[in-house]
Amino acid sequence: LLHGSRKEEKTLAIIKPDGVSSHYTNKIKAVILESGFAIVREKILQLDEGNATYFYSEHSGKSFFPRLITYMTSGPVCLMVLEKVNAVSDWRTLIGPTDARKAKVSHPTSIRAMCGVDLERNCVHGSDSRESAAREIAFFFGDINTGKGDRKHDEL
Ligand code: RTP
Ligand code: MG
Repeated sequence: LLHGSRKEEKTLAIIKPDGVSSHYTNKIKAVILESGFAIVREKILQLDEGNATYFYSEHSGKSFFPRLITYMTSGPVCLMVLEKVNAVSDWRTLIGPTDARKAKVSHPTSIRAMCGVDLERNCVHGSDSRESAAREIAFFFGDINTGKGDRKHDEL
């Protein structure tokens, strides 16, 4: 049965530098798999200023942008393409609100509540729409069906 709302989707997950350095990678991957996502691509790399700036360009000019770029380039990140029915919205629900400190109160079982620190250091990223997911996956993994175009990033 192929109905619009039951279609397999892909989304981009990132375990941010604080999540990797605090040794949350395996815990977060376990939660991902227990929640019914498949991890179809994965790599660890360190973002440079150029690709972090491009990736978060929707926030350029905001007061927190320079801090965000410093944070996101501060150490290795774990990039994953997740696949599941309704993956984009289900992954956003699983990670919880942006502010990890508030998440600990309002969504205590969310990943940001369990592994994040505050409004900035919230340990994980999730694509915010199907369009963002397609763009972000192509940026980091190229065309994941053909394997072409993935030359912008040096894997660790
Ligand atoms: P993300 O894009 O990383 O999945 O996070 P999000 O959608 O929940 O939040 P967004 O508004 O897109 O913000 C991107 C990241 O910027 C940092 N941030 N700092 N006022 C602040 O200091 C502030 N606000 C946001 C967080 O790391 C946030 O995830
Ligand atoms: Mg966002």
